[in-house]
Amino acid sequence: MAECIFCMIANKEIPSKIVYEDDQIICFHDLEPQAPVHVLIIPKKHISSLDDITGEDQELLGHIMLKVKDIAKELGLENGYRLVNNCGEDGFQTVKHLHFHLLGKRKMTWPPG
Ligand code: DGP
Repeated sequence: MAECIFCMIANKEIPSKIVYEDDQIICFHDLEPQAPVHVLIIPKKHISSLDDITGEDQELLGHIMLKVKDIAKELGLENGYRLVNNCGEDGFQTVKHLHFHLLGKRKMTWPPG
């Protein structure tokens, strides 16, 4: 999708620090890390938000969820981690391409801000 920064990252039109990639997804370091480890896991297919997924995306979403623990292990998050999806305006989603934040290497707090 034109003008989408995460599509541009997925297409290697702009650089990112890639952690993992396959034919369906890409994982890269967040530009504004909120924890010592902070990466984003995104589908290569443009989906605007979690609110925009359909039944067609079931396998893709399952694939993302199954990769989380592999990526966490690769990043040394054996003590735990947090997976976050911000959806829509109230969810504070700033980039309109579905993404999951994987954060770790610090003790998280609750509730989130
Ligand atoms: P969210 O608020 O959930 O939409 O988070 C978007 C995240 O994307 C935010 O933590 C900063 C990150 N981000 C925005 N632009 C870029 C970029 O060009 N490169 C990378 N690596 N991260 C970006």
